[in-house]
Amino acid sequence: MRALILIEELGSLRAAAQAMNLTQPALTAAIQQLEAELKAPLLVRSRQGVTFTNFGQAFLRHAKLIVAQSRRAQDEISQLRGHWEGTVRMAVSPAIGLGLLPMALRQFTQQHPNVKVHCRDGLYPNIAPVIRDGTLDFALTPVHRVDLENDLVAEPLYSSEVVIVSGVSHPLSRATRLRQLQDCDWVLSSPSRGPGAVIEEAFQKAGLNPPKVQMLCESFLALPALVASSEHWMTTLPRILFENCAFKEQLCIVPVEDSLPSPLICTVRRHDLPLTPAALQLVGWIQHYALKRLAMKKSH
Ligand code: TSU
Repeated sequence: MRALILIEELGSLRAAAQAMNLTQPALTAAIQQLEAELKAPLLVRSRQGVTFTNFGQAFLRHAKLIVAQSRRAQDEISQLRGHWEGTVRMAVSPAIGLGLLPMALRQFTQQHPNVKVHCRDGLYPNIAPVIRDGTLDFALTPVHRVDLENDLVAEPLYSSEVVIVSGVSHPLSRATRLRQLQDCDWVLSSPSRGPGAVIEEAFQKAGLNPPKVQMLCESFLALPALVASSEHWMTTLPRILFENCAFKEQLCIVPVEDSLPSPLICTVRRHDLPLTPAALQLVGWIQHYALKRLAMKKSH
């Protein structure tokens, strides 16, 4: 199963055999044995490389979950025995990554220096397949409750504040009403169901025609640079990203008075996969800082 996962990841039998310290004939023999047991071909070999048959793709989905679960089972048992090791894998939204994640990770890594943390960028719904197949323990991302698929659960943390951003020389950089932005060219940071598309919801609520979306830029590193470099583009960013971005001097918040949706950031995981003790502790620290943030906001 690990070999099949590596074949998909690396795109070749040779690379997968190398990664597993096996010879290619040994790996091929193992796959052929599996194909014989399943009575179905899993791979198609051709000069262009190797691809998965429909059977192979179906088997791969199970293999990913089984391998991830067996890793989690090992981690859980050693953690329950008091050996805090293993890996916590998660995806985070930019607002979380710049906000409370550093504080939560500082506490967690002090407490458990031998537990590795694998953190990557990711927003729902794009991140759903790797939560579902067990690759990730959880994701910290905005989710619309109505959008959440049945096999996932979301526990709310806090709402992210969104601002409309343009380059300083955009002719509408001082606009105060959404309807003034009706003809602007928008760069969105996520497809329609994601938080980077809140402007579509805001336009709809304000009774406006859908915004003119000229570009989808799912890189939060490139997005501020793109908007800063143009006199035509507008986008929406979490306020914390605007405040901390390297292009802040060339960008400005468009002071629109209409209210914008505030994406609700949640912990998202598979509902039938319990978190390992280490993942639970990290989620605990994240919730701790989310509550602290809410309390501070209330007191201001
Ligand atoms: S975040 O997911 O809360 O970081 C986020 C991303 C993009 C936008 C708002 C919020 C526009």
